[in-house]
Amino acid sequence: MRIDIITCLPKLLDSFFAHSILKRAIDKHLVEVIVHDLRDYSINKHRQVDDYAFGGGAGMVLMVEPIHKCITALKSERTYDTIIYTTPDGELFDQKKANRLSLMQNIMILCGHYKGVDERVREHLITDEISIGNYVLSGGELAAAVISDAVIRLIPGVLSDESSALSDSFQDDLLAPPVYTRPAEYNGWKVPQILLSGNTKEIEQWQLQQSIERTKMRRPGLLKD
Ligand code: 6GU
Repeated sequence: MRIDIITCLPKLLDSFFAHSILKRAIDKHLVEVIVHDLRDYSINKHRQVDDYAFGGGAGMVLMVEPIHKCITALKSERTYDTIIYTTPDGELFDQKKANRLSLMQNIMILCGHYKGVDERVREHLITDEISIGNYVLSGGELAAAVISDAVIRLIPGVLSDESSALSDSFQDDLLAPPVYTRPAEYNGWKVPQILLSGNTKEIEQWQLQQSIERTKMRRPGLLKD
């Protein structure tokens, strides 16, 4: 998989991909993440990429030309399965969307910014618009990072135990059960006895039961039947 991210704040994203599971996935060549500085496609020597909104209103708007030039340059190299714009008025991101994106070869993400982008970008260049939740961030970079993280960890080989992505919260519309590690008792706080029993079948039943109860209590909206 290859993910191309277009942003005015490339440094913000570079550090995100330089650590932990995402760094390992990149080092193992399971995914390539290329961050592009929109200012490299500016139309003038001031590296300007935004301008005042026609009709007034607070905040600068990203101009259509630098974005068009950047996207056109990227599209001349490969075919994209999706060109995503991160925006609070996009479709809500969820595990199903992450699963779908994890099957793609080439993903492009344009990060939203302050007051938005010239609407012609959305009309003519973008194929999908994604929000990561019902709150407003100061830019789309964090959203691009969230989407990339959720997608990359689903690529086979990225997690050391491949089955662990499948047992995540949300993967089957159930929250994950509680987990414990040594010691079996700390400060008088005990690990549930069943987990120490060695009875795999009963442990799995207990975990499923816990998942269902947790989902009922905390996120009843996830339970369909
Ligand atoms: Cl994708 N962008 C911004 N700026 N705010 C958000 C968001 C995206 N998703 C939720 N809030």
